[in-house]
Amino acid sequence: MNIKQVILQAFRDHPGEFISGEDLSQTCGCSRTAVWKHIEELRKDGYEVEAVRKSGYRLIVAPDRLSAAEIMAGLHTARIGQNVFAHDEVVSTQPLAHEAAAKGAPEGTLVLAEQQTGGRGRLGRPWHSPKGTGIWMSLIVRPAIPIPKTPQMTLLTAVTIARTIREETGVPVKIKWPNDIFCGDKKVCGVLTELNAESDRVNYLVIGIGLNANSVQSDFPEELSEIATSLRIESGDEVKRVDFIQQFCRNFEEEYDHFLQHGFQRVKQEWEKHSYSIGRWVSVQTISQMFEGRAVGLDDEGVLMVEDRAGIMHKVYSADVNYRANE
Ligand code: BTX
Repeated sequence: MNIKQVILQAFRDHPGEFISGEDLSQTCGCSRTAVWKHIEELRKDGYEVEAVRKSGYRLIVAPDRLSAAEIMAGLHTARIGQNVFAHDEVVSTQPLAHEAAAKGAPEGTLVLAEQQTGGRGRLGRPWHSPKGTGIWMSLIVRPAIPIPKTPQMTLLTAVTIARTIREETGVPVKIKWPNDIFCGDKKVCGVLTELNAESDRVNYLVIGIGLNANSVQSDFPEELSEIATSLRIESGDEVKRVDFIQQFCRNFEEEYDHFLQHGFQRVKQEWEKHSYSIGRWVSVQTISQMFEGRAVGLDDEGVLMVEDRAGIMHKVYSADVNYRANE
């Protein structure tokens, strides 16, 4: 951690309290003048810090800005979120994460932005990512798993986001196969997993997460107004995005470590428990065929099982799934 991060960590550990310049200089291992300079830098970054002679410094307001320092202060993980690239405006965080991964960025690296001008979903679809309203981020992981198992990482991510939403906001959400999180019948979050592999070895995955956190209705363009929602619209409360990201990192690391050691079973159970898809009538369009049936669950590998009218069970690995009125 750099000095700014250590100071932010100290403020987080003592909310609303004064911390003396002497204590801060000892914690940071630098002079009191250096502490003062870093406090000035924090002020330039939008932090309101009160300074009182003999009492020290106290944090009054932190800006709602996604900075590396904020995210890393107080983040108790071993890998996930321990390296953060935070941008103001980018075309998309996905190519930046690919570039960083190709240059050797460690597992757990997060690339995030306040705004994306060309955010993307699956199959080249656009992802609307206006300034300051959401969490637009890409996570680099390097799991030692066979390539056919990599779609399980999308399901693991969806399970982790759904859990974090419940913990941080209490909003009830469901997971729609394979990559969406829904509140009621509206999308609040999408996951885009991109793989870089060589012969039969995974080099890395870039997991893109687009979460509408604090969007209000007027932030959505007309074509999304009926199909998209945000956590703030659903709960009425503003989401503290830094807290959310930190909790996501902790949850992800815990679930991911369990997955690497013990396999997919726990993710499968939690996915099925919070599934939007199971029991629904769906039409499935794969590269080679189109059919309708009822989604009945996941198999042990995370493949969606769909039973058609004739009672034939289909395994859906990769497809566009549309939801029909239940028969
Ligand atoms: P998807 O292909 O499942 O969903 C894309 C579709 O979702 C769009 O065609 C549109 O109908 C709808 N949509 C677009 N924007 C929004 C929005 N903000 N809220 C709700 N619905 C929307 C889902 O793809 C995967 C999205 C991943 C986005 C992240 S953000 C960080 C990273 N960078 C990047 O460019 N993509 C990922």
